[in-house]
Amino acid sequence: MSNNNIGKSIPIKTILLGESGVGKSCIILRFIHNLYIPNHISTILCTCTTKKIAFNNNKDLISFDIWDTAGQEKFRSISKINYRDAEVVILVYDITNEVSFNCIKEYWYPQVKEDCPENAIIALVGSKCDLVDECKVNENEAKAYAESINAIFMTTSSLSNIGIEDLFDTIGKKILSYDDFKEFVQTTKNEKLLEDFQEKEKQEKEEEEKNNNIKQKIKKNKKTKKEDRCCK
Ligand SMILES: Nc1nc2c(ncn2[C@@H]2O[C@H](COP(=O)(O)OP(=O)(O)OP(=O)(O)O)[C@@H](O)[C@H]2O)c(=O)[nH]1
Ligand SMILES: [Mg+2]
Repeated sequence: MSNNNIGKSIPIKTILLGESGVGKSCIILRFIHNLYIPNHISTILCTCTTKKIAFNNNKDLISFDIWDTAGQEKFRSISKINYRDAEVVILVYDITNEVSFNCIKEYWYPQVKEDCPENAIIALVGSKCDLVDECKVNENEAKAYAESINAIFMTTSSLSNIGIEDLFDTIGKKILSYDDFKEFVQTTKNEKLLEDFQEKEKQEKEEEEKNNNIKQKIKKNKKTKKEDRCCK
């Protein structure tokens, strides 16, 4: 994975959900700016930041449009508006806080099922994995739960910079691995994404035609040179 800014990118709306204090903003800060600020202020408004990541030897460029949300209960209705058209949902719990994991099962995931596009990619993240001695959520149980909801599973630490690049790398690869990427895009009803995809497809076709024309010209040239030689 590299983050060279090349070519046209595929915009992917990515949203982080989970209880207040689980570390959503810290994950975003680490991913976007490679920073960690321990006394982070609790999020009030949903904000969006973007990072472009290149895949497949720079052939594919994904623009992760990352939405931070407020975990506090009083702001939940505002967050809800934002995850209706998300292509990727990252559900975050804190490994030292059992309640935050139960809330994923009882509140956040059911909400996502109800409101997010059917095909949205889901990731379950156990944050603060540097605090392994204070762990209250059994990792195998969390893994099994992730499997049961067909989600990517990852443990991360924003403090120690563990698992965060890996998380977005895994998500990007899953997006690009879809055989029917077009169908994924259509189901999420993201027209902009579909337009970009069609544009990319058009460019690839044009490129192929150009290459074929060049090949034919070279062939023709070789043939005439051969004929020239024959005449002499
Ligand atoms: N040890 C440890 N602490 C962390 C880590 N990430 C976050 N924290 C701590 O958890 C606090 C809350 O993190 P935030 O990222 O603000 O939590 P949030 O999920 O965005 O919370 P809301 O904005 O209220 O929804 C931080 O101020 C840090 O003190 C981590 O990886 N390791
Ligand atoms: Mg926050």
